[in-house]
Amino acid sequence: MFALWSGSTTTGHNGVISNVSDQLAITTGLADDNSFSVSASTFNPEGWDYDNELVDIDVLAADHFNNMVPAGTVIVFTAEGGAIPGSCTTGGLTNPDGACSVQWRSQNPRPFATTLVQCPVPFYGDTNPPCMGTSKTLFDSGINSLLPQPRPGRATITAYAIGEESFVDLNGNGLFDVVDTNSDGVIDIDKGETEPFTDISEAFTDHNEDGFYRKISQSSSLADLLVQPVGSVGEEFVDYNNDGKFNKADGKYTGLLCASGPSLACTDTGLDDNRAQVNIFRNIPIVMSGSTPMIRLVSIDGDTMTKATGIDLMDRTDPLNPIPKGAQTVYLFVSDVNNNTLPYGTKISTSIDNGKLLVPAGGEGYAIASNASNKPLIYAFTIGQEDQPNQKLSGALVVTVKTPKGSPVSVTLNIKDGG
Ligand SMILES: [Ca+2]
Ligand SMILES: [Ca+2]
Ligand SMILES: [Ca+2]
Ligand SMILES: [Ca+2]
Repeated sequence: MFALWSGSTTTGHNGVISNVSDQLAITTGLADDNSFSVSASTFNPEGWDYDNELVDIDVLAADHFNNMVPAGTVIVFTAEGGAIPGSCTTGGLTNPDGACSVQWRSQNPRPFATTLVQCPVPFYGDTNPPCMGTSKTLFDSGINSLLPQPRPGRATITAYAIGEESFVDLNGNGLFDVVDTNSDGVIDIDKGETEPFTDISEAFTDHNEDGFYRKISQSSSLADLLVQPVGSVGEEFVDYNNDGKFNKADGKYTGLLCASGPSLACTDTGLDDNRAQVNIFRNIPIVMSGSTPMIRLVSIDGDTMTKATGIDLMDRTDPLNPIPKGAQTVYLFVSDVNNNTLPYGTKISTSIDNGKLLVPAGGEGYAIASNASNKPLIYAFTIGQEDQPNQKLSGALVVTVKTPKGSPVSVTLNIKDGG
């Protein structure tokens, strides 16, 4: 099915149109841009060190009227890392209406596996993840917490399908029209006197997740940015019109629902009434998470972050008369070897033999959920005095991090209190 579409030429996409059943070809049934949904069952499988970790990639498509597309709509996939089936087809025996799914699996290639991972700023001399620096503000902004590009371990998946751009049908005729917005009797298409529409570029795989195809703007009205970040060099586009070039958005409505009057406002592919199609697409990142936890226990005082060495629940200014200080909090910064999130299902557990763990509540731990974070995650641990003194002045909080398949890694914090 896709081979047929690939063979279509600039003189027309008749192969495509005949694929959509005749009664649907002009009015409905073709996937439109704003209906196209792509999701993953898990964004952070344990795929950096292990092959065959599986992720379901689900695609949902609907047409301009938000009616599910008919059976037979082909969705095409590419993956920057791991492997994925080339396509799936909506409906039929195995897929529901307007939907289909494929299974991505971890294997080589693993994106940028040979790139040296070094934090942008050290944490007291340490340039290994978790990347954080010493300023909480600069951590939050990403300046101190994001690796320079290219960032290893992040596999962009691209899903695309032949479809059309979305528009707002202001006059309810089911077609894209021009509109005399300012009622001066002249319709000036160059000044946007059309029904509003989304204008999209050719599909591309956004390896570095910056929204650009190699820093070429998608909008026809924006100048291209010429500086190419290292992490964007491997990006590929899908040459829908076979002109050998990446085509930006063309400033025109590209779709089968072009009304017969406003053909100048619609992309011309040589078909009657400028009825055109385009690849609609989405990029999503799958983190191929590593199995070795990179962790650091940290104290945060205002904006300054320091290595947590211990907690004393007493103010010992007067050594003969220590005064309780109240509960205190330390923070665990957590990443994998590539400064990405650890895998889905990673457990962060605790044990404590002096003082009382107030957060996480009930002394329970944390679990890492599905996420695609490209910087360390932070977990809080708040320790207070026991309800009944345990006749112990010093002890330890031990925090242990373990991925589903990996070995546990622990960090210990000394806890002093009043008894
Ligand atoms: Ca209309
Ligand atoms: Ca990019
Ligand atoms: Ca092209
Ligand atoms: Ca367009």
